[in-house]
Amino acid sequence: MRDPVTAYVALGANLGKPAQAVCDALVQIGELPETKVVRHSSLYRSAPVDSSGPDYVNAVAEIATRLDAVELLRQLQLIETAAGRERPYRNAPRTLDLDLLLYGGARIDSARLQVPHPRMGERAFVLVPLAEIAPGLVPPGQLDAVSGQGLTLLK
Ligand code: PH2
Ligand code: MG
Ligand code: MG
Repeated sequence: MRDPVTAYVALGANLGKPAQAVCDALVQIGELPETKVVRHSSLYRSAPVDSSGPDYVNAVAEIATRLDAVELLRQLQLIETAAGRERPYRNAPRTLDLDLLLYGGARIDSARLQVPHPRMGERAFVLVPLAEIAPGLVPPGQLDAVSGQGLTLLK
C-alpha cells in the first residue's frame, strides 16, 4: 500500500450555518477512507472576496491520506454535495467549499484539478489559517501582501 501523503484542504462556507458546516466537514474528512485529519486551523470570518452574500467562515486542515489526488478530490466533492452545495455560477455563495491546496509535493495541472491551488497565494482566508498550522509553507512576504484583507478569528 502507498505511503500516506500530507495534503492541505481549504474549507469555506457562507450560506446556511457556515461555522457548523465547516466543523461538520472537518469530521467528515477525517472519516474518509484511508484518511485522517492531522490538525486543523482555527475558524476565521471574512468578507466575500470576488464573491457575494454573507461573510465566509474559513479554515484549513492538514490531512494524511492514502487516496490519490483525484480520488481525494472526488471524495471532497461528495462531502460538498451532501452539504447542499450548488454551483449556479463561478464564485457563487455556497454552503460548503472544499479546495485541495497541496498534495504532498505534487504539481497537477489537469482540467479537473490544479495543485498547488492556483489562487492560494493571493488569499488571506487561505494563507492565514495555513500559516497557523504550517508556518513553514507560507513565506512571510506572502502573508504581508494579503494583510490588508480583513480576517477575524472566530474560535
Ligand atoms: N471562496 C471563494 C471566493 N471568495 N471569499 C472568502 N472570504 N472566503 C472564501 O472561501 C471564498 C471567497 C471561491 O472559492
Ligand atoms: Mg474555493
Ligand atoms: Mg472549490
